[in-house]
Amino acid sequence: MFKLPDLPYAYNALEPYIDQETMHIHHDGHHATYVKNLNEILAGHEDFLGMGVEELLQHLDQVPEDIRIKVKNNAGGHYHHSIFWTILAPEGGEPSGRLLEALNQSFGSFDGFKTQFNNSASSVFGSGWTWLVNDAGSLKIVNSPNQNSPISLLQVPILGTDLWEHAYYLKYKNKRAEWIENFWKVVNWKEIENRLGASDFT
Ligand code: MN3
Repeated sequence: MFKLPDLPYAYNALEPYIDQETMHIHHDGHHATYVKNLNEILAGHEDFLGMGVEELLQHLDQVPEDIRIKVKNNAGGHYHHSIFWTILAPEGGEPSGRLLEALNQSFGSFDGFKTQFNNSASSVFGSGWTWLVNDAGSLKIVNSPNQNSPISLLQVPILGTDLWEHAYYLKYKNKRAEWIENFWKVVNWKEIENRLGASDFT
């Protein structure tokens, strides 16, 4: 069975950039529903229920065709939000060490990285995510529509921002660019560095 993880901080911890009400609806509503749906869809499929969500998303081709799209959507939703909560923090800090070096190498500078990421995020039409991924040893910025996951393409998500309206609409309304800009104020750079290391980036 898949389980909803607790937030690693209080619901109001990311104020004023992400408001408490949005965090409640997003975590207790949207994320919880992905987990509930995923468990219901996979009821009786013990082999898939026993996999980690990342492993499941890497083996969607083995999931019976009649439930495959629902599994992809709900497993993706569960996986992405589980990452999203951990890469946010009230005191985000700045990238340093190996992470900063890697961003400089791949994107010219940290500012260059942010600009490219923001441009990519601005180009998402409809619901989706923008990610920094480790793609077989290269850092890349990719967009994924809906809850399609980069991990299904063996691209390991290092950092990502939620561009579904539920992630920002209460506070930012139609001003998605403001949400994208304010997202940076609450990025947990220590955790991004940990994720980069865990992705076997060399
Ligand atoms: Mn979301």
